[in-house]
Amino acid sequence: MGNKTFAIIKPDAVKAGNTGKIYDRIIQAGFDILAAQLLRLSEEQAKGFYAVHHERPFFGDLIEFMTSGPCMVLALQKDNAVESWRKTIGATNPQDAEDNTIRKDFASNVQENAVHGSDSDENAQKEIAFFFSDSELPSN
Ligand code: IDP
Ligand code: MG
Repeated sequence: MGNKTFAIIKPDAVKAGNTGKIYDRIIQAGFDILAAQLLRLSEEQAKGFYAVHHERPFFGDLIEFMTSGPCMVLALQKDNAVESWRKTIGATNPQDAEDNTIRKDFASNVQENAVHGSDSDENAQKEIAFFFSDSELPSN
């Protein structure tokens, strides 16, 4: 089981001024922030990042949303990081998210759902590498 995961504080949450509150949740949940960057995704980056969803009906809207403003990309570390972060963020649709999860408290709807979390160790590695080079990550 890996100890790293990848997160995004999505454009809706950055725009709403919730970045600091979500950082608090990250720290409270016991994660170390290994790397973080505020950036605006290009259309190409967003399409590449979400390539697995390219045939879904919501893909176009998702790309438009994810490129609509700045977001914060983060590499996080904790034991069992992928599962722990998914639990901290809650279900994709905030209507289904448990109390005290980030999506329950900050998401607007199933698309504008405040945060991203990797769904497997393999994808966590790929997603971290999509945004951060080795020299930008602590070596231990
Ligand atoms: P996840 O972010 O919880 O892993 P995924 O199924 O991987 O959920 O979907 C990726 C992102 O696509 C979601 O976080 C959300 O922003 C968007 N999305 C997922 N399902 C829908 C939908 O049914 N309508 C609109 N947007 C969706
Ligand atoms: Mg996903």
